[in-house]
Amino acid sequence: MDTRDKGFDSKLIHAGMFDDQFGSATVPIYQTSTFRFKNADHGAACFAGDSEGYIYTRLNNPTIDSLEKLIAELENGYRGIATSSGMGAVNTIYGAFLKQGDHMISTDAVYGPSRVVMEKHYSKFGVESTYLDTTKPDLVRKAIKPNTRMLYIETPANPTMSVTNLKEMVAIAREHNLITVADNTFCSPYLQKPLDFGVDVVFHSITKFLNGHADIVGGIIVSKNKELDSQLRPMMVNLGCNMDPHQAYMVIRGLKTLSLRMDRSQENAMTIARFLEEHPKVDWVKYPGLESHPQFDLAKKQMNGPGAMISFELRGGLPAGKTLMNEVKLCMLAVSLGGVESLIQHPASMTHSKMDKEAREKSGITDGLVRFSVGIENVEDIIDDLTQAFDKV
Ligand code: LCS
Repeated sequence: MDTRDKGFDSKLIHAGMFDDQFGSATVPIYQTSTFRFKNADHGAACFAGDSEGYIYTRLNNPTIDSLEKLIAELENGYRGIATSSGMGAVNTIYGAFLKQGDHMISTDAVYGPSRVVMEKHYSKFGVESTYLDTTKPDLVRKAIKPNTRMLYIETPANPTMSVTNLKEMVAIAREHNLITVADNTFCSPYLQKPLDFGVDVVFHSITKFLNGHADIVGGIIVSKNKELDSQLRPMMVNLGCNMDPHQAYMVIRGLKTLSLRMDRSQENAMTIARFLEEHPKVDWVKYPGLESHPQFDLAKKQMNGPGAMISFELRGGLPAGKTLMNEVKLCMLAVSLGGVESLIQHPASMTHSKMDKEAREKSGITDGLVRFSVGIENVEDIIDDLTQAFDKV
């Protein structure tokens, strides 16, 4: 069924679906590593790209294809490339577009390992990188060098919640012929579609809002055209960071309720952000839905909603934050985000602990910052839980 002219929610249910021989209502799991050729000529034609047949699951697989088509439609892109994890997507992108002597500019407060892998590993292969506050276009302009090849943006950023202006970044990148990449994990295509702002390549940790149920790890890349896709896919295949068919099925299943889940968690997040902002033990709150957020107006224009991620710092810094995290009961003390369950964690000692301390502090990831991923529980229960934990601080 052609779903291209259908609404977002209809796409979530029907896009990427194909007719199998039994008329299945859901996408079947093709749990096979390899596919039988009809004969030797057919096998050769598949390898030559002259036949649409499947070859081997690291290269392609009907269940994974289905997910890739579905997310490409949600992002208004050419085609998806599913990966074994969000970091698989990050490495596929770095590996496909950067070579020895190239330079990359990135948002400073990105997910810790996205930066650590560049600074600790790609630097060994002669790739240079500059991390800066991409909410300030002048800083980006000044950092561009003759060998700059990529502008990598995470918005909202993990965990500072800073919001970068995608349109502005694309305009700068076009002046200098740079590839633009956006990590859209915190929003999902329900809340933000970077390709619509002219970004070249968008990707996700699928582990988060897209899957939404804290039961698989995965990633997906969507490029705006065939040319970019054809540079990325061989890198994914040769890195061997393909998704597994069962994993793809789980994501397709989780995606069906993306809008419903995001609406509810976002509604809860708004209530909780206001509760935190008014709480006497809270020093500051960063949530794109609060007027106090530095990019509140931009977030309103660029995103279809402020999302379900909140950062805040308690008066009393880290010791106070630790007590809060140790005392919550309904909210889980765990990393990851974007699931139906509320999760609380401490970036400086957990998700961003492998980052250089000075760089971490310069990026706004203070020792007292607590990150909260708001789930879809009853909001009164989340607030009751936080209240009893705050009482012990
Ligand atoms: N990009 C962002 C924005 C992320 O938050 C993560 C994971 C990744 C990429 C990497 O994805 P993964 O390989 O884990 O699927 N973020 C995590 C976090 O904040 N806590 O635990 C994982």
